[in-house]
Amino acid sequence: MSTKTVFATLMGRPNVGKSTLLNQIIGEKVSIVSPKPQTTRTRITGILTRGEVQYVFMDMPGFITGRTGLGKRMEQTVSDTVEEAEIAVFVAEAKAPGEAEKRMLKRLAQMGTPAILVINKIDAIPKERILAAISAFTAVFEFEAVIPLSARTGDGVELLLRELEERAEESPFFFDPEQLSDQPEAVYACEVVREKMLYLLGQEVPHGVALAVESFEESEGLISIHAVIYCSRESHKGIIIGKGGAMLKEISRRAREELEGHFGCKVFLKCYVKVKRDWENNRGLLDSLGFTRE
Ligand SMILES: Nc1nc2c(ncn2[C@@H]2O[C@H](COP(=O)(O)OP(=O)(O)OP(=O)(O)O)[C@@H](O)[C@H]2O)c(=O)[nH]1
Ligand SMILES: [Mg+2]
Repeated sequence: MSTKTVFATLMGRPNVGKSTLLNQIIGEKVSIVSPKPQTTRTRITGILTRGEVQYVFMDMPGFITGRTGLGKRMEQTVSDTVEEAEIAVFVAEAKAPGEAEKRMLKRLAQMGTPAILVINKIDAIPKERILAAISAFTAVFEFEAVIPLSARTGDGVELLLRELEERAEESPFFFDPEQLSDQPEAVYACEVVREKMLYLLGQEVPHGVALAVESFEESEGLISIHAVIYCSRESHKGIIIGKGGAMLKEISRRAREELEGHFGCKVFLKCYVKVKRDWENNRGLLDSLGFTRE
């Protein structure tokens, strides 16, 4: 059997639904999702192998302008990923393109990178707005194809896969057909904890945390995880822990329940909160947490 592969990079503003789309395509959660912008911080690869075709998707942070060390590294991740993209899946909402989007499209045009436009969230938007957005976007860039879809319901996702399959090239598979993501399990576990924080806490606190795995051990029928939540202020630590430890308990409970479903076994999860002043600018810590160097 001759095999084919296609590499596609999901790009777009924060919060447009890139990670939701990736999860919908893969059929399992590989990238965390939240209603708050700047949820994804690193590049995450999701893999779908169907018959003789392997689709490799790169999810990445939304276009941002970084001010802290962390923000700059996220911006660098976006920049590197855009440079390396073979095919861009440019995800947008049904609005006219903003400045950051226009800038990225300009770069894609300069590099000659082919792009498919995805107008997401069609489950929640009237048709006229979708059509208006399509004409506004196609006026600034020559897209190979335009696909309105709903990452949430899956409506239209098959059309995107069909477009990508047409662009797949004959080659051996790059990943084991069983593999869904490139993220180590321990890193994924931390991401799920961070996701629960994005849901349970206001914007400022979860955006100021980083997670590190202290230990991840598997024994018969049980995964035992010890994770450290770094935050930059004493006041944030108090909020994360909550009255009598109630908030941290709720974060851990939600994360544990989800991880038990994900791993298909019992999970023991213990999270500690540590204050590390100005960690967003601490180069050593950013390196050890796996953020791209500037
Ligand atoms: N109604 C609707 N909401 C959606 C859809 N896709 C994503 N969302 C919501 O949009 C929000 C952002 O989704 P994410 O997938 O985290 O967005 P993102 O583009 O990865 O965001 P960053 O990682 O911050 O760049 C979440 O609340 C999703 O539930 C969709 O098709 N329809
Ligand atoms: Mg994301």
